[in-house]
Amino acid sequence: MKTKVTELLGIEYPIIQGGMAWVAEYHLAAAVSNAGGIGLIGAASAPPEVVREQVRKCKELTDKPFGVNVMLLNPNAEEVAKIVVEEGVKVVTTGAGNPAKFMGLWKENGVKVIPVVASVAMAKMMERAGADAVVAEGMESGGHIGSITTMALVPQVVDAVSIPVIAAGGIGDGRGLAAAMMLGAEGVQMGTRFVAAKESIVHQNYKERLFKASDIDSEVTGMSTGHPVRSLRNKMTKEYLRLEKEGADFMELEKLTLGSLRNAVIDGDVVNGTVMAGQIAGMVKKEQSCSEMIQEIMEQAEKLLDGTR
Ligand code: TUI
Repeated sequence: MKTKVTELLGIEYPIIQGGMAWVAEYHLAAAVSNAGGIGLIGAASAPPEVVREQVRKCKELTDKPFGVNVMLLNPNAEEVAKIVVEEGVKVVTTGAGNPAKFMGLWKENGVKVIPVVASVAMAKMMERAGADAVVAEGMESGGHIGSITTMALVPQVVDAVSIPVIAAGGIGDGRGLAAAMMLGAEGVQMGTRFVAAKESIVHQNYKERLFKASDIDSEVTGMSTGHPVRSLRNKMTKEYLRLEKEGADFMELEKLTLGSLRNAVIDGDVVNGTVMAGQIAGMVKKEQSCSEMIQEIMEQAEKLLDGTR
C-alpha cells in the first residue's frame, strides 16, 4: 500500500509503532521495521547514553528505517535530541510537548520529524515549524493523552494542514487502518496492539492483563494534574482516582506513580504498577509476531479499501 507516509519514510506499509515508554525498546522496533512498518525506540525518561545503546543495537537487527520517540517532558530531551543526530537516526517522533526548539537541529541534519499532536492548533504550529508529518493522537490512546477522540481529531487536522497526517488512538486492526484512511490519514500509529507482540519484552503479567481486558477496562488518571494518563484499571488507578476526588495535591499523587510504569512493564506488578494501554485493549487477545500482526492488518485493510481509493 503506497501512501504519502510510506513514500516519506521509505517503508512498505503505512504502520508506525508507537514510541511507548519502557515497552518500545530495540527488539520491538527492529521487528516492526523488518516486518515492513516502522519501529520506534521510545526514549521516554531513559538516560541519554541508554538511548544511544538502543539505537546501535537496533541497527544490528535491521537494515530498514527505524526511528526514536523523544518524550518532551524528559529533562534530558535536549541530550537525546543530539544523540539522535549523532547516531544518524532518520526519523523522530515527539510526544507530550512542543518540539519547536529542536526542529532546526533535526531538519539541518536530514531527520524526518513527526510530532505527535492532540489538537488542530498544535498540528498547525508544527507544520509552520517545519514538521514533515504529524501523528494526530486521539484520547482513546494509552499513556499521556489529549482530550478529543480520533474520529473527531483526524479529519479536522487533515483539513487544517497540508503535510501528511498519521492517525493514532483506538486503532487495533485492519478495520481501524481502513477507517483512518477514510478520514484522510496517510497512515496509522499503533501502540497497544504491539505491546502484545512476541518481540515485545514486557512482562508476561502485563500481556496477560491486556488479554483479559474488556472495552471498558481503562481509566484516565491525572486529569487534575494536567497530565492525563490512560491505563488499565487496578489497585493503583482506584487509589489514584480516590485521592484525586478528595483533592489530593500533586506530590501525594506522584508518590503513587513514581516508577510505576517500570514496575508493571519490567517487574510485572500489574496490581500497583501503571499498566498503560489504549481503549482497544479489549481487542488484543493473543501474542503474535510483529510480522503476523502487520500481514493480518494489511490484508484486512486492503480488502476493505479495495475500490474506495
Ligand atoms: O506522549 C504521548 N504519550 C505518552 S508519553 C508517556 S511518558 C509519561 N508518563 C507519565 C506521565 C506523563 C508522561 C506516556 N504516554 N503521546 C503523545 C501525546 N502528546 N499525547 C498528547 C500530546 C501532547 C500534549 C500537549 C502534545 C503536545 C502538547 O502540547 C502542549 C504544549 O507544550 O504546547
